Amino acid sequence: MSLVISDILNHLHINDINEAFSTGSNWGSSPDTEVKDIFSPTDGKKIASVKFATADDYNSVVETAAKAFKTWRTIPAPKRGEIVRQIGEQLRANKKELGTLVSYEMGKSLQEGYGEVQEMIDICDFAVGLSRQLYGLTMHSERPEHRMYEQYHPLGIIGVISAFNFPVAVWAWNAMLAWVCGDVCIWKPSEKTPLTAIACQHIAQEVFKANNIEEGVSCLIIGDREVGELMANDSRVPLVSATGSTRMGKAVSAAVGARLGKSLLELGGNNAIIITENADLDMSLIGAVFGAVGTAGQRCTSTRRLIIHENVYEAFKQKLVSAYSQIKIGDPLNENNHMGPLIDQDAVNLYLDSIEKCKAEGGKFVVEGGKLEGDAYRSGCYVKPCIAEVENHYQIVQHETFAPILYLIKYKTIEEAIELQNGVPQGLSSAIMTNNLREAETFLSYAGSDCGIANVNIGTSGAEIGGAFGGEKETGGGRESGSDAWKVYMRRQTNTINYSKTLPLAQGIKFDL
Ligand code: UN1
Repeated sequence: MSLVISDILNHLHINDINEAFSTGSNWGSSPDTEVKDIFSPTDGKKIASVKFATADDYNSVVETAAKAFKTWRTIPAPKRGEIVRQIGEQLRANKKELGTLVSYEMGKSLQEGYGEVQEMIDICDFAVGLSRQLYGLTMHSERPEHRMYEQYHPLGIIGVISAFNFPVAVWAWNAMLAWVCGDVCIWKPSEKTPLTAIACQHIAQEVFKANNIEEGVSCLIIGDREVGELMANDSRVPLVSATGSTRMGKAVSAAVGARLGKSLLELGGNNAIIITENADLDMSLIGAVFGAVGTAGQRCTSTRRLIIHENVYEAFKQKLVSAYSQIKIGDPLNENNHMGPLIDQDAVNLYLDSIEKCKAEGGKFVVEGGKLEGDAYRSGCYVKPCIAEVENHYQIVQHETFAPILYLIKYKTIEEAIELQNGVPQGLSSAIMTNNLREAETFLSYAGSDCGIANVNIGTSGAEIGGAFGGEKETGGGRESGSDAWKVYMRRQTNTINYSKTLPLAQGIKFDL
């Protein structure tokens, strides 16, 4: 086991990772239990051997969670918020270790690893406040001496399926809100990044234990696709929140929909920045490069397309080419590096394949890509960020490739730019760079961006937790994190109370006996 990992596990007082996350005493004891080795994309070293769940393990976790829900929902929301506050404190205290673990296990830069832990801390703070604001409305009844209002009750077990690229923050968006709402969570993290999940589960479990809360409010289940399928088909799980590819989301949505459950989907993006002739080009450059290269292009909010006005196209292209020549790629734990590896060999192959497809369709690379070789890149997961001039309609451009490939597209009018921006199947994040009010407001209007997120003079990635996060079309329509996203974790009940001495019917209907 690598030194980074053993130090961090010691710091978090985790002696046995397979003990640290188990909920239900029989976890991993079946002869069918598979133990899988996990490797870091950073240096290719094995970082852990993790027990994968069987269907029996899954069932025992659901039973433990269902039992815990009965008690958890009786605790007043602000008291639940207090427990979430303590979890936030623990995340603060362990930010350095957790951020390092995220960076080492997933491969994002250390800065971004810390940023991800900060995102968890922020959502804890948000959830604490929310625990006193689970408001419903009151309405005026049409009948005399009647009162009408609505209230929100917890749903039950929330299944959280998260992706490797934000191995912990997206769980926190869901879990912290679900907990203050009175729900319990079963988290199925990506099987590519189980260790950060185990560390977070351990932290949460310790806090629940210290508050004498019975086991099962926070559950973690490490497993492959079958576990996700069990969850999606399980009517004991009223809401499944899933982050990942559009293909995965369609399967989850179909299974959950078939049993009329609820799903919250946060799927692929194909995000563009429109760079107008009225843009501050230096500012645009930072937004574009961070958006395309940050997390090695593996955010669902990563900038994949730049739609650039013809009058500034050449100048901006030159700036980009020169900025890309300065990008340092290597060990993400070394803070001098801007970009770490892709998650695994499969991701590298997809990246290489996409470059080939782009060339075959006529794409012209102005910064060439390729796999990096040599001792510093021995994991085999490091690649060069690249830039290609393309047409928006190319099949490869219409597709989300989770890698640092940036496409350049030229435009003449703002209407054309918006049409190009919207002309993909996905609808997550979008941005315009301009100092012109008309351009900015057109982009934000009903005739503008069709995405869930539309920014002015900010790139497409790096959303704050306070807003609702998610997108339209093939992005799945879900909203997580801030604003009123909490409502999806609760069931709404409308209550009408008659305190008169008669029973008048609504709509003036007469019914006398
Ligand atoms: C994701 O890639 O699934 O807006 C989430 C961002 C981050 C979250 C990304 N706050 O880029």
